[in-house]
Amino acid sequence: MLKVGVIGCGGMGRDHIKRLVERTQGATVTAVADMVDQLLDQGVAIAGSGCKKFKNADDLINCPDVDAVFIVTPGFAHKDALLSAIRAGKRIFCEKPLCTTAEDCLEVINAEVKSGKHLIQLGFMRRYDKGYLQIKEAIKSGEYGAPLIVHCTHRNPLVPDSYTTEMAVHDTAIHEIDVIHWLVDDDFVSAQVLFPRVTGAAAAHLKDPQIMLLRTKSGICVDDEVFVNCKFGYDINCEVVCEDGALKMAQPSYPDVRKGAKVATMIDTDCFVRFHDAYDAEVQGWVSDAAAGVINGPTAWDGYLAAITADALVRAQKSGAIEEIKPAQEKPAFYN
Ligand code: ISE
Repeated sequence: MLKVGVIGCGGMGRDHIKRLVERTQGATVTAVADMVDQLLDQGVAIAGSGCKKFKNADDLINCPDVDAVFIVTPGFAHKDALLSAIRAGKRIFCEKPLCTTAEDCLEVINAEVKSGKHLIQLGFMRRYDKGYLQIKEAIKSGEYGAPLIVHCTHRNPLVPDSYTTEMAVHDTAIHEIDVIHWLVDDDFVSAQVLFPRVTGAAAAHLKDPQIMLLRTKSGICVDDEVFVNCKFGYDINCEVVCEDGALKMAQPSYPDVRKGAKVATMIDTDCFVRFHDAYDAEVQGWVSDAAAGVINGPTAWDGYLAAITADALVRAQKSGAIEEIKPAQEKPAFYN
């Protein structure tokens, strides 16, 4: 049994505790941590009364009853917890983003490489979604030729007033940034952002929707419509146009309902439902791989590549220009 400690008992943290307790084989939650008493108690209530509770992440990381840690705090707190868990030699599952700056990502990468152990898996759950996996397989088969264009939409029904124009990149498009890089197996080299007419449903400070454009080394062009106040649902689409065919991602299957001279089918309304099975699969994979001490999911290096791509998109939001994406260092052989 892998003894897991979960740092962060907010919405996502509690969702992961529930998943580990109820639907993951080979893991048990032995400790939880949160600075906020109320959240800590909610975490313990899901994990079970035998679980230890800590106000401080370091105390959880260094607890002998914890073999592996889940980092589900807000992004700005990831770096310290990551470095501390690497020092303790503990296996890590870290929710996206790895860190909030590319520089901090490199510090974490260098610490992991120096430790000589593959410890970090990053929570980019879309790589475990059945729809994306089917497209990945189709591209890999070679039957459709090389990918040329990728069309994506990332629509949320609504966001809180605290959501900013930059968060459309760091919080939302970050999923396409990672999953498309993985799908087409190519690195991004440039980024641009277009601002269409703003919806009346957005808060006054927020530019919504946005169209994010990315180009890869081999020339594949990606367009991502990010529309976070679309009102109608949590709607994720992806179509890869290849030399000899176009691959459109399947949607979750719900029945067509005929009523009142109309045919209707359901659209999910949040990421927890839309990616329920993908979250379960990524966490089960991380637990199952622990015995062999390997990381088969997204690595810290993937987190760094996502961070430099996101930074270029944020620069592009401000400059209106095409911004270059270039890693500050080569990929360490450790991650090959
Ligand atoms: C949120 O943090 C997520 O990760 C969701 O998947 C995304 O759709 C949403 O826009 C983000 O705010």
